[in-house]
Amino acid sequence: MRTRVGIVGAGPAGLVLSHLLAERGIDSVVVETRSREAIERTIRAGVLEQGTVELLTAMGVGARAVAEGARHEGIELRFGGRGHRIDFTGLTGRAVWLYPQHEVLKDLIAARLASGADLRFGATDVELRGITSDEPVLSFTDADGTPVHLRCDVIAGCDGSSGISRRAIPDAVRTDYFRAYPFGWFGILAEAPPSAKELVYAHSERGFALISTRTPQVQRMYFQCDPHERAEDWSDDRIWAELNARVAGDGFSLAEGRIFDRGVIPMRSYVCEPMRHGRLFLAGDAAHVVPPTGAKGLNLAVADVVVLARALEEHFATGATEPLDAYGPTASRRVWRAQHFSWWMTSMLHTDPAGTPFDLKRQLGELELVTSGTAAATHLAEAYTGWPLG
Ligand code: RFL
Ligand code: PHB
Repeated sequence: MRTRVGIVGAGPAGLVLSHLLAERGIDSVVVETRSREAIERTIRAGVLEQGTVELLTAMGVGARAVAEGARHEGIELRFGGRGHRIDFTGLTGRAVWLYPQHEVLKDLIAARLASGADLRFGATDVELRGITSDEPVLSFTDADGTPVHLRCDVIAGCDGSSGISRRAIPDAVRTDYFRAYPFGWFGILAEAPPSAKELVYAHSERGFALISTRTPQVQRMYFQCDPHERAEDWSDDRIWAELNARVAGDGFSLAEGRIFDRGVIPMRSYVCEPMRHGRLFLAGDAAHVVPPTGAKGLNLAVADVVVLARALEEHFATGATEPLDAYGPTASRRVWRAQHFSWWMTSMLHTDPAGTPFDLKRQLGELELVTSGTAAATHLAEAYTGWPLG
């Protein structure tokens, strides 16, 4: 079998790339280890930058995000027992959309299949071969057990943070920039009405909490915890008490309900450089991971493949290799800005278990700075709603 672009992974990066290439008349095959059902059920991101929604709309797959998602024009930063609004639209003219990642994936998969795309779910034994040759091969065993050797012009490694693509770049040429945080997020989904009109990012001496939403009936909330915490050790009552304690003040309390999903996620920052080796191009979480505090991961994956699709279009049209060389350096500028933003939001809002009273006071000073003038607030609003996609 042959295709121009072999895409490893059917997450946001792989599926958006496959769409953008098809729009440019470039064929691709997407190879994914999980089943379509598993992908469409996995709960992850919730916040889409305005540019991501505009891109999905331009691709013809944004209608449900716009109709069923919710446009949010700001967030609340809570600290010292009070809420302080950051007015995104007032400061930047822009907004974000609350629309779950798995719904984005449903929309992308349905549209790709409707236009006859080749998506291979449930693949096993996925391997990359000859990535520094002119014709790399993506080998796998199809869901029905057939071994496939897919010869490609290039391979896009869009297989997330625990995929195989990144490891295909030899240690001698790869640099891993990594930072682990001494806390994780305890996340829940609850059957409850929203507690607030906008997302609440709360700083407290007990640690960070985030009050997010999914639908008018289902809410998503997180609180900072020990990274080794076991979700099953927590009763519903204890979870609600902890969340409420972290957002308390000026009469604010949470609308509670049945908790039907819970889990602990680690917090880390990671970048792999270079993002390209030979004819292998990394995009999305395969190349970088951010802590979720800035809501950047999915959006950054989309921004990468916008750059990659343009580079591949130019390369295939002219044969020039410069666009391929420029992919990593171009994508990396946004990656490091997003790394900085995600680290900044994380360090401003979480309590460091090894921190001192000085650290706590310094965080309050920083939050005061962000919420009492327009300069720092505008920086936050621009980064959160997303820098232009170029
Ligand atoms: P994905 O989504 O991990 O997709 C990779 C796909 O590759 C498959 N795969 C393989 N396929 C073939 N062969 C192999 N050997 C393979 N190995 C793996 C996997 O099965 C998978 O389907 O990566 P991608 O496309 O780069 O997208 C990244 C985003 O999913 C991620 O950054 C976001 O979910 C991060 N994130 C958030 N991002 C936002 O922009 N806004 C948010 O509000 C937000 N909230 C979050 C988040 C991530 C969270 N978790 C669970 C880590 C909230 C949470 C709780
Ligand atoms: C979510 O709703 O899952 C969510 C929202 C904002 C974040 C991270 C996750 O910063």
